[in-house]
Amino acid sequence: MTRPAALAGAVRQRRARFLPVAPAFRLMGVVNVTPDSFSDGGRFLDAESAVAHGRGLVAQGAEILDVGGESTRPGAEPVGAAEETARVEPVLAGLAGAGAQLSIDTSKAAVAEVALRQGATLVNDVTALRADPAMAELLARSGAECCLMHMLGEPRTMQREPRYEDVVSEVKSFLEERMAFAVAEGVAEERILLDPGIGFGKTAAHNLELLRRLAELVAIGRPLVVGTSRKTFLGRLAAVSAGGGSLDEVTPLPPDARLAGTIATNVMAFERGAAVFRVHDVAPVREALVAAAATLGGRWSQSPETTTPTS
Ligand code: PMM
Repeated sequence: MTRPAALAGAVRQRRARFLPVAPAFRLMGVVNVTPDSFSDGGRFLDAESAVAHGRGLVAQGAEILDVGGESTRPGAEPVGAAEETARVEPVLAGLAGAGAQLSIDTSKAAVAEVALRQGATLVNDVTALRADPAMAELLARSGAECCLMHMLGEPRTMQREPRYEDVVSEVKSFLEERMAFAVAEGVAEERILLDPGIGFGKTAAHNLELLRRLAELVAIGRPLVVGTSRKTFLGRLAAVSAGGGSLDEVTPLPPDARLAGTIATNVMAFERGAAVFRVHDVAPVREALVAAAATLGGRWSQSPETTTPTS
């Protein structure tokens, strides 16, 4: 169908008023410098390949890079501060100026302190300031942001029959308590992010319940970080969908078979109000979140005139 030229001009003008607003999510790309992380352990152990990997994630759309030198996978053995620092320091140095905020995934103040000197401005502490008494003071003094995550138990033993009365309210109370602790220690509330700790002392059913009721955690009022990427419960779901049996007993499919579940859970977490998405596969998750943000409406502004159908 042809349109009169004057009408086509008016339509073009209206279209020019359709202003896409930056979607309200941030992608945190994972840069593990460890021999034993569950999905990418050993792949980026030398600093050069870790830096190249981090730069690649920025090119895919990561706004934050989370650099870690100690694996927190179930059963992992702890690493000393000197070894952890030696792993992450050259990687952080190589990523300074790469175009993303640098986050250090550590629960040790000595490691965090070196990382902050190398340009990190976010400390991602999976113990929520419980492992090292010096961490809260370092955060207060430096003014760095911090992510406080829920974990039941500790990595070595956390997946041995985790139990909750109500996983969501217990995680919520924990996060509120840790936030109050951090604030009492001098950390500014506006610098705190919270994370339910998907897979940290939780069964597949616990993880799914947390994701389903994520809005209850968003209601605390601080930006929520969510890390479902390639986690075992997604391997279980993938195995079940391939005909493998019950969720708790099935052998999980390997990490490279967990991308669809990673995307689905990140989109659902976004829809429920999460703000930061910690992922290994930045490009496909970003693409999915852009589509989700566009679909959700209200995250894209449109002037009233553009409501006229134009095509
Ligand atoms: N998961 C892992 C490590 N660090 N930090 C936060 N804040 N949230 C997470 O879910 C999280 C984390 C484990 O995954 P990895 O071994 O792939 O890094």
